[in-house]
Amino acid sequence: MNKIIITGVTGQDGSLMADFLLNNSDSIIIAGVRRLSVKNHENIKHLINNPRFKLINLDIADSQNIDLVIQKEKPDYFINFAANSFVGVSWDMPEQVMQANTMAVLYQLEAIRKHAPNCRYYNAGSSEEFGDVVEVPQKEIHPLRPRSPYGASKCAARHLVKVYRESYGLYAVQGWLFNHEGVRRGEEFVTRKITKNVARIYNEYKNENFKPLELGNMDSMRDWSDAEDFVEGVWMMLNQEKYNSVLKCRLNNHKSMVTAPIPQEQETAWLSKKIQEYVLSSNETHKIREFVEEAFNFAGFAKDQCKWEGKGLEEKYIHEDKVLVKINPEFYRPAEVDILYGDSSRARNELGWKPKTNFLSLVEKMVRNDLKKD
Ligand code: GDR
Repeated sequence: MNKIIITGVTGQDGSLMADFLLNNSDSIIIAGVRRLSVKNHENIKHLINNPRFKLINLDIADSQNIDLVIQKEKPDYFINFAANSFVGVSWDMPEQVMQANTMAVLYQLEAIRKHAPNCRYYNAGSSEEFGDVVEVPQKEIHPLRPRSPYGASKCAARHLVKVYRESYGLYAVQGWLFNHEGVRRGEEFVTRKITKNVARIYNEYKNENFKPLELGNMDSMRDWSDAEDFVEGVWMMLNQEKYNSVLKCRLNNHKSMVTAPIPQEQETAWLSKKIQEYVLSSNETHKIREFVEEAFNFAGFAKDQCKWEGKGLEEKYIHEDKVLVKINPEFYRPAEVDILYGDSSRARNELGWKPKTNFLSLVEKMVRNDLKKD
């Protein structure tokens, strides 16, 4: 029975990871949450009474706290989904972003090195690391060219993960996850902002004074997937010798060449030299405006009865002379990643990872969920 620490468990990815592991393994989940006077446990409230789900106070910004928790629990896996994950705000608080997304990773790696060197470690990496892209689509060999403090913080964390893997033989990986969404997505991210507002506008449409949805750059392109598909991919990255038959075979050959059983430290060190970091993506890209059109379409504002009018900051999305969407320059970023378009063929071929939900089903699922709630 594995002991797995998940940080960021109140967020979309952390809570989905906990669901996935509780449903597909007999692991004990130690869910690290930041102590807050007002709890934000909406995404994990269904897990609170599960005997294999244990909440602990954990502050990723506190190196002493991380050290104590890893020393005490000696986990088999440590999955770090805690981060400041909102790119847009990272220009306003770059120092906090570096603390949460980079220094925290260093604290975790140090504590694992000292107290639990066989613990397998995952840090949430991002397609934002590719930034100002030089190749389309982007795969693992694409250079790191971040465009935001957020992107820079994830690149720095990636280098730390690599250094600890290569220097100390830790099984430590950071995947490149392209945008991943769903019904637990935070409301400041563009997809959920759109679907929440589509549901609001659907309900307020008869009212002459309803407020349009306000967005920033409508022409940037993103590769969106369902976050539920990604947590499975992360688990595959953490268990590559089980999912990658070539690696499994090589490990078995390696073991058969020695007479005595290999100590776990040696097996981890052997694996650390062979494991890969993978891109997870849908392998499609869409403009923000396409997400807008499809989301309104699923709520009954048919695409062929809506139109875009005007240019630049004056552009509007209109249905029956009513403005559904307008531009607010406040939501533009100081620097933009214009196109993210992943190529996850390596994860598909080597690990057998395959997403189940496509772009349109994802938009539909999110819109239907928000229509039900609103
Ligand atoms: P992103 O996601 O920055 O790609 O990072 P986000 O949904 O915030 O933005 C996507 C694109 O939409 C444009 N945009 C707007 N974005 C927001 N949030 N609000 C708006 O009103 C708006 N209007 C237009 C943005 O400019 C951008 O081009 C996400 C996060 O989950 C990261 O943590 C993760 O690493 C990456 O995806 C992969």
